[in-house]
Amino acid sequence: MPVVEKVAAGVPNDLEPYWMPFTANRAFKQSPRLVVRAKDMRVTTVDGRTLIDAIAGMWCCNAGHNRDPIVAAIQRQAAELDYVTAFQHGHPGAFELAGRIAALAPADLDHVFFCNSGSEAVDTALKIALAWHNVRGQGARTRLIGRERGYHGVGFGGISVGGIVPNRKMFGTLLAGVDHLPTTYDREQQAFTKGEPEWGAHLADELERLVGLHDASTIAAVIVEPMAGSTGVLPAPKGYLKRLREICDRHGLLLIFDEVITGFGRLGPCFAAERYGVVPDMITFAKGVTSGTVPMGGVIVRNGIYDAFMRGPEHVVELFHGYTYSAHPLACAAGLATLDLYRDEGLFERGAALEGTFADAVMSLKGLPNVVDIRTVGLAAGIDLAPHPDGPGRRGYAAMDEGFFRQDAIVRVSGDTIALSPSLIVTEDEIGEIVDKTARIIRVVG
Ligand code: PXG
Repeated sequence: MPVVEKVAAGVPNDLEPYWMPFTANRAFKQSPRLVVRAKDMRVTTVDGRTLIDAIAGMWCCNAGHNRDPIVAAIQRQAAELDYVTAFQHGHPGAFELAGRIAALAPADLDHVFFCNSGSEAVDTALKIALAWHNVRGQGARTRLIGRERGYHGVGFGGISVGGIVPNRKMFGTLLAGVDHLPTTYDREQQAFTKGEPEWGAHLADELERLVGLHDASTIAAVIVEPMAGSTGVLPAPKGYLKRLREICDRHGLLLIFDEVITGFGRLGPCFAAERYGVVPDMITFAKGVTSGTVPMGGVIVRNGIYDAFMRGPEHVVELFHGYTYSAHPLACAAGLATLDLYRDEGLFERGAALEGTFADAVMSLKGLPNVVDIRTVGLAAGIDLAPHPDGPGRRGYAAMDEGFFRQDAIVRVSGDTIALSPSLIVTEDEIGEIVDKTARIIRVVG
């Protein structure tokens, strides 16, 4: 049993049964970071301290925590209809939400397939890509192309196209026939860039090379994050995504934008596709669709893809895929209330208007001890710290602990990179507070 006497009452007296995800379980259970309440930009710890949430939950509470209209909508829905099977049956909220999301998506991305997480969204999109080639008689197109330093969740499809070594190396041979584009990040070329780096569009041409190697007739789809979030906020270089689109068009490859992080205003417009003026064939989303309140994910697909499946006898299922909780009533109610809030409070516009202030504030951390790069885009920032001589990740871990226990701030750390991604309701004062606290953290762990 872990020693928990040192923290206040309210801490569960046995922390062992819960195997925590992506967590250093033993370190956590020695010194738990436990939160019991949240409101707007703040969370309250089990021992009654109030912390600023500098990461919107985990890139998800884009409208802030525990917003009254979303809470009320979930409560109303729970009292009205808890569940109806999603297979061969439905409820009105699912159709309404699909329409609202499609209206926010660019061009003819008009159909929405619902699931419960970003990982499921990615695996769904990859399966739709394979199936789409099949239904139009190009079933030899089975290869999938991802990118180094890409994160696409933790399903077998997602880790196969993903490019994070520890997420892959323990898990066998993964999906066959997957290849990867190079990462677009090169510190020597891009250090301390605000927004999209000037350097790097040419890296999209690596897709031509992969097409040359495998032949277009074997490739189904390319999946990238418009801004790689998990691996430290790596925005696409200027012109890169357009070039990917052109190469995909030339060779008949589907282009999937994984917008699990960038969706719902993180980079300004609802979807990053709009910021970059590029129309992908599918967009995956999750997180911000319900402002983190109820799990939900989904895939938005272009008309031509959906239409290709809508043939054959009408009583036959067109796509053999779906989840018990696809379009769960609680998630749909939360999603509708969240989209109302984004609209009524102009939160995407608000986030976009703060981009410059946020970038300047975070860039002011340049020059602090061990800060080797800072990247900002939209309301997202990555701050790379030089690894501690005792090993990579130590300085990052210390930064997270320092934030939680002493500086009253929740920051995300991945390796030795601090990520900041506040809710779109953040004020200029709160941006100042987040950056001041981050500066203190960096000084302490430097
Ligand atoms: N795609 C992308 C681009 C993501 O960022 C997923 C898929 C998977 O989503 P689910 O809902 O299955 O977790 C994600 C998730 C981090 C961090 O530290 C990022 C995510 C999740 C947790 C932590 O940046 N992104």
